[in-house]
Amino acid sequence: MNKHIAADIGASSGRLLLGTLKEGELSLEEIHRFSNGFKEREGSCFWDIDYLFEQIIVGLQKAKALGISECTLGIDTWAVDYVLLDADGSRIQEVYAYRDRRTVGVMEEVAAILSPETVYAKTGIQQLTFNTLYQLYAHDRKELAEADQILLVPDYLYYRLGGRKINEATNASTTQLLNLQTGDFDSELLSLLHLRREQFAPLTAPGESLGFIQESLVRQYDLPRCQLICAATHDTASAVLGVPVQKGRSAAYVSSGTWSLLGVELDYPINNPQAMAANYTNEWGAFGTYRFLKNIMGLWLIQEVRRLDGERYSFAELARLAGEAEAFRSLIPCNAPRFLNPDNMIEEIRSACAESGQPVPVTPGQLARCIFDSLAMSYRSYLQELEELTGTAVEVLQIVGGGANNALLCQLTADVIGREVLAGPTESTALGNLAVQLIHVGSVANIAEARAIIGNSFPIISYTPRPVPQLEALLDRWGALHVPVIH
Ligand code: ADP
Ligand code: LRH
Repeated sequence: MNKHIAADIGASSGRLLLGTLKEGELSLEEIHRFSNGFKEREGSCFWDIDYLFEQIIVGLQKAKALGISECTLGIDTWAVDYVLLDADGSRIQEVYAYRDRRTVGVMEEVAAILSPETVYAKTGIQQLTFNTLYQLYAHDRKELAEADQILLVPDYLYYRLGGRKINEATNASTTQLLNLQTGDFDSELLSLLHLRREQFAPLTAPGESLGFIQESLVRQYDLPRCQLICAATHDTASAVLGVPVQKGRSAAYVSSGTWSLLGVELDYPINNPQAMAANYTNEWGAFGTYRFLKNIMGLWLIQEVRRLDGERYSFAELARLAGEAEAFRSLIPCNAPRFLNPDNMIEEIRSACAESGQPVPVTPGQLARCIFDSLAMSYRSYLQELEELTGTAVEVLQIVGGGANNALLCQLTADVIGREVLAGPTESTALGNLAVQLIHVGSVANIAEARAIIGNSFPIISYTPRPVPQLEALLDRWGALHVPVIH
């Protein structure tokens, strides 16, 4: 088996990419790309999970049309969101999107029952209103009790294809229900939700074979014969697997897409009170690692501005317009809860600027500039915090994901953090997904080798820091705005 396909579905778009390893070089071919996004209905936010499944099928049909009759397939998606199944394996409800507002105030309700200190000591997971723990707490109790199985989104997509129910470990850790000590779901947290352990499947590690796509689907849709390999199904886990190693230099990463995930890979979790106070997370990685990182609001901000502006400009055009706009004219505290899912992002950004006595961004270029400047400033603050918490100085920041295409943001980041930024690969998530498949089939020995291959196979652009005029004054302005935690 030497054909490998990664189905990588982010909150804003999905793609099926074919990976080919030839003479030590990995190449990617895009087979299918589609848009994604949640829809709001009667005040609730849902994903169209059937559409996502259909898009995987369409992508596989395209692969077949390209002459691929046999392949392996790995799936990754965004984290935390779940699907309830009844005893017949049918979906009980629609799939809530994590920005749904039913969790507002739930974190505080749970904190009154079980202290956040206890939850953090057990799980090492940062407090985010949309962690599955809080989503499930807000879910209809009766419906939850009746659920035979609770799968996360990629688990469900694997189930639809292959018929096997799993809870993949990297993604399961984002539920905030896994216990770092026992390596399994925590019984106290489950009982808080009135859930039984059997409602979840045994944890599955990335790299395991999940059998083949069901024969009935292969015949019905004329698909290749696909062996399903359990990827690191949390997209951020895959993205970090796809980060090439910086030999001899201490590096941190930003996985830059809908979210910016800034952190480092560690062999151990850091769940001490300092890490808790700074709200850093310890998500489980593949191959015994932890991602010690921070969620930063990310390119969701520009995605929303672009959507509300009627998609008049592409992301590349918005970056160009931002480049023409005045630098550091107005800044927003990106991680403030008001930006998680406002009714109107453009108005929310404008209000935040007006309330803090800054010029109000009017044009798309000014709005984009405000977002990119603010993201770069956030990266600076959180990078400094990361260094303090890990006790390790970071020499270079590697930006991967769609945001690595944004040269303005990469350069701004280098300038503001005063360190080299390396941008790429833009498809690190699909590459990390493929790395697990290549290791499974034995084409690559381990993740270190996979990362070396990725580093040699894809262009990486270096951005050298340039001096920022009046940096001290800028830092003072930022310090007055910066809100460190999403609540
Ligand atoms: P996700 O996986 O969360 O859906 P991606 O990693 O696909 O996100 O990144 C999508 C983001 O990448 C877009 O929102 C956009 O801001 C950015 N992006 C993609 N291509 C470009 C480009 N050519 N120029 C500037 N930004 C880009
Ligand atoms: C990025 C991501 C992130 C999660 C969020 C829900 O796509 O998976 O790691 O925190 O979406």
